[in-house]
Amino acid sequence: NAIEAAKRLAAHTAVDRHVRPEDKIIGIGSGSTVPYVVERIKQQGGERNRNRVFLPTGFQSQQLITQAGLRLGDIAQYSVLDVTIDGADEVDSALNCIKGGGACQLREKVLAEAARTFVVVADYRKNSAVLGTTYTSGVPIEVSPFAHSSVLRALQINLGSPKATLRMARAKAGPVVTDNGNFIIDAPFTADVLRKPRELLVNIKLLTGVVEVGIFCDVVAAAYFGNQDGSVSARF
Ligand code: DER
Repeated sequence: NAIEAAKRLAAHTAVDRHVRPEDKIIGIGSGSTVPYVVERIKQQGGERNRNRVFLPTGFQSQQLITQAGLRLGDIAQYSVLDVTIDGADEVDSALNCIKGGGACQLREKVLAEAARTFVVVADYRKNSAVLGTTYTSGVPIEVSPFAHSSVLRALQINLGSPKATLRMARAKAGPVVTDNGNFIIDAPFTADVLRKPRELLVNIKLLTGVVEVGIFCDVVAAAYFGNQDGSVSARF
């Protein structure tokens, strides 16, 4: 369908432009767009991939790498990556992102910051001028389970997110538990607040018990959006 075709287009374009033959240490993000990134890397040819390592951003990403027959690497061994490619829930005109729809934003942000080049791939639904326009579930915030009630209260009362909620699992009883053993709070904010994502990121990060915030600022080098008409929009 149109959305899957747009995801594939963005992913293939990004791999063709940003995964060079000499790139050996590659970060693979999470979500439903990155499988097309792995698909394209495999199409680039087995020979090149034999001496590459692929670092995952969580269990789903790890499965993607191992099921594709690619070699897993650990960031403890490869502290700097050549390139990391990941999806996003929304990207604004200044390349700030909301990420964490898949509850993977902690490891995603670690691999994004550790890469020489961090590239985002997405379908047209994620291409916004201001965050919060299309992704309305709120900013995903990874929190320590022990502190989740305190963080929820601080968000609702002090940070202007009265509708902040603990993310409950669907295929498991109770809250979503991340790959790091933490909970996720989704905190909606007004457009005015989301127009200043860096300020919001800092204010949330300072709350005791917050592990990582699904707002990415000043880290995306390039974003590729597959469009409904089969074209690709790129932002740098
Ligand atoms: O959790 C994340 O940030 C993921 O990258 C994700 O939300 C992007 O998801 P999608 O590629 O399935 O839209």
